[in-house]
Amino acid sequence: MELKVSVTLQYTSSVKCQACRIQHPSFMKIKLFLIFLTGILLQVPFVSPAQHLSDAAKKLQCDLIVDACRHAWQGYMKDANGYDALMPISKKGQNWYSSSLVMTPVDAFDTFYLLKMKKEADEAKNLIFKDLSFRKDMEVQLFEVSIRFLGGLIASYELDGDPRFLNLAKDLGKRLLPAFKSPTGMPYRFVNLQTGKTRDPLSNPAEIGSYLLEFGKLTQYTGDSVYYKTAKKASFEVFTRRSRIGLVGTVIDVNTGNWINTESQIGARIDSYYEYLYKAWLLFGDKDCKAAWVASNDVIVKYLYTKTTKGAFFTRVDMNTGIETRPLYGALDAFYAGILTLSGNLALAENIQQGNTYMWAKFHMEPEEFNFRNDSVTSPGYALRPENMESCFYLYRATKDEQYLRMGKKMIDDILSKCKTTDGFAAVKDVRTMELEDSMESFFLAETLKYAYLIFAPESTLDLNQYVFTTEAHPLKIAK
Ligand code: DMJ
Repeated sequence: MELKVSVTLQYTSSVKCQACRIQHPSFMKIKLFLIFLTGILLQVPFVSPAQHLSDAAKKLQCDLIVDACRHAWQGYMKDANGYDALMPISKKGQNWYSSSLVMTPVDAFDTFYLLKMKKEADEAKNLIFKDLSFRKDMEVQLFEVSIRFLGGLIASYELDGDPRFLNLAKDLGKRLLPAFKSPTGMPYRFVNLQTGKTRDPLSNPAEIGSYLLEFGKLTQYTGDSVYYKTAKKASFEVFTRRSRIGLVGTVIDVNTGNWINTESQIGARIDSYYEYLYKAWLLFGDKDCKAAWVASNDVIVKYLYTKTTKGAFFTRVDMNTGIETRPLYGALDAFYAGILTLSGNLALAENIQQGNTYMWAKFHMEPEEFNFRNDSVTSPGYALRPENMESCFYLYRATKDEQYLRMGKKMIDDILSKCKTTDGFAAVKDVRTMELEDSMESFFLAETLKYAYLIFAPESTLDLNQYVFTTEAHPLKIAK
């Protein structure tokens, strides 16, 4: 039924735009029948009608997203004011650690700034300077605190100019450095902000190699080279431990440098390690990082890239043999189409985005992970993640192809209609039943809504020649 509706709508626009070239009505009928048949045979998800989105429609979409940001923020302010995050169903606040680091305001400030939400930006700023302090005898997860707080605070400083953002970032940076004091220079996963005590040597490429951008900025603003050097050493300790065929695994012991889990993939626990190699080149012109990205991407494409009739996906293989372990793909993997676009691999990116779209349209929301060969869901939640939207944004910027506007619209419309609660937006426990979960991660405001807005907003809202987004979507300014 739904397929029929989509095809009918596609008919309307095909006739409109091709009328001058193809006049013969029976030819059109045959063509439409073939489109319909291909759709059924390949189960291609027709995301939405191929209609032109006018400037007025784009503006309307932006307004809807601003309203959604406001709704999420009002829920946080009402039920979770001063906490790290909102629990949107039980209408309470929750903290990640023993006391709050006011995570949501820090992660969200630059979104409010870019979306010109002055009142919300002021409220977030007041909360941050009233409540945020890193002078705490408290253990934090290095990776999460770096991408959400260092990235958030530095981007806020660069956009807004208030030096207090930068002072907080500098203070945090100093407190995170002890995490890297391991025999290999690869960081432990947890560090105490006051004592520098570390914990958990079993880490992964993402949690080891995602510091180049934020720590590079600390070096720029403190004049102390230790930050960038430390981050770069960590990333390259992973890179030099790649296998004979050039792949990295999922878990590594930072004390011994031995791989503990040799499954290679591009999603959870590896994703931003690759992302930062390329972005360190974009932000700082680091040629070593660019070379490491090129070498890594070549083998990812060689061993993991898998074309199917549904679109392309990245599979999972053993890092030593290149043999497939599990044909799993998921919400986090979806970011790779974006980094491929940025790095000029447009054809591959477009194929991957077809896979991303298939994954979303299949359930009208993507599962955390699914088996792309038999379409079975292996992890059913949707945590309000941004990666699919992020790739859509980069592809629309690069191609101006309206199919990406339609994909973005489909995704954000699904989220806004299905995840909205009275006091915010909730993650989904199972995309097959659409049961909601009591969580609104700060990256919903930091990333998902920001990328959604930027798909439809004028390019001048954020110029990609001047800024590089961190893995948490905090825009950092490219130094001249
Ligand atoms: C975010 O915290 C970052 O994008 C990270 O790199 C991956 N996970 C979440 C979003 O899904």
